[in-house]
Amino acid sequence: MAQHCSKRKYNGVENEEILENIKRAKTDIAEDHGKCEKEDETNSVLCGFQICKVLRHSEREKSIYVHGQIKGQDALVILEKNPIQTNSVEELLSGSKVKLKMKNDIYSTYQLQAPPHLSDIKTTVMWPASKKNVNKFQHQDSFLVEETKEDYFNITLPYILKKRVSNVQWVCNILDKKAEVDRIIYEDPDPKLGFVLLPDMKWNQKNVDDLYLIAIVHQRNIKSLRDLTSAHIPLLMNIFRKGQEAILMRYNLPANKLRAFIHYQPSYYHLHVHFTKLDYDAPGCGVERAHLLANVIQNLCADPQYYKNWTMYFPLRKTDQLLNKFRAAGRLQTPA
Ligand code: M7G
Repeated sequence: MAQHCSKRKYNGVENEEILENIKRAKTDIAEDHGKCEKEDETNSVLCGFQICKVLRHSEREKSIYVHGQIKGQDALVILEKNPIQTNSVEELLSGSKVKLKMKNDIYSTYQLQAPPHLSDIKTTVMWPASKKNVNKFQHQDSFLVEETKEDYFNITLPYILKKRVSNVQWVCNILDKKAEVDRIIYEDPDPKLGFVLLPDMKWNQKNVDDLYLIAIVHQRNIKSLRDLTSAHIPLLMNIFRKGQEAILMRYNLPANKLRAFIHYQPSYYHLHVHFTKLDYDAPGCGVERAHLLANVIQNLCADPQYYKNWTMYFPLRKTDQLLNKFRAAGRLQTPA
């Protein structure tokens, strides 16, 4: 997609300020690390990051999503401050450099400069990033789409088949043990009923309060909820039961503290189940997109063709290619 990067493209003064801060931070890091003289590939990749645009910036979530370029190809970098762990409070208070900012009566505020191991930032890099990757993180209007059985065959399925191969490479890497091997929490290797359970890319694994795992099925021909029939109930039950057991063993969280769900539409068309902690308001767990695994199983028990026949509703963002396909087919009334 090769969008040209230029300083003048920043959207607004606020973004410019943010970008300046990032640049300053990058320079500090580079100095600390000997100007990128690292064997580690990731470090050198990050040092070569040329900022194009801040896509999203959240004070509340303490995160920033930046679109840029690395070696002339589009890249996305997500920086997220890690939540403060209860067991690090003592060390934070005793082991940080402290600067008084304000004092008034019983109130005072300080700037703590935490020891390096307590001030790390979770950094996710997508490179080379597709147009879809970039769009996904840009704030955009969403529209609720109604997809009948016919719409699925005429609009959605051709779209999925076209994009699927390149889109699920990371999934194949996990199943083929070419990536994230040491992160696997549990695996059932059965080719029909089996799956791999591992931490979702979104989770930094520092705290079970925001636990987020994904179970990726070994079968490679199930694209989404739409492909499921009652023949898949044993597979779904297996993921449900063994996923819960593995999470109990590893994280001491019982089944009634978990939310297991499937997205429709997913971003990646290879069946996977999301497991999050129930109390965690995880991104993407809204009713318009998340289908509880327990309900999916029940629906298939009641009607073996439930997901083949029923009309599905889901949100799509303004620049989503699938939304354009629905619009082109006259199945959506939105401002152009
Ligand atoms: P989804 O329902 O297809 O769409 O979920 P969503 O991304 O809009 O939620 C795919 C899930 O896989 C998401 O929760 C992603 O964070 C996660 N994920 C995506 N990638 C590319 C990776 C990856 O490379 N490794 C891991 N462990 N998780 C990933």
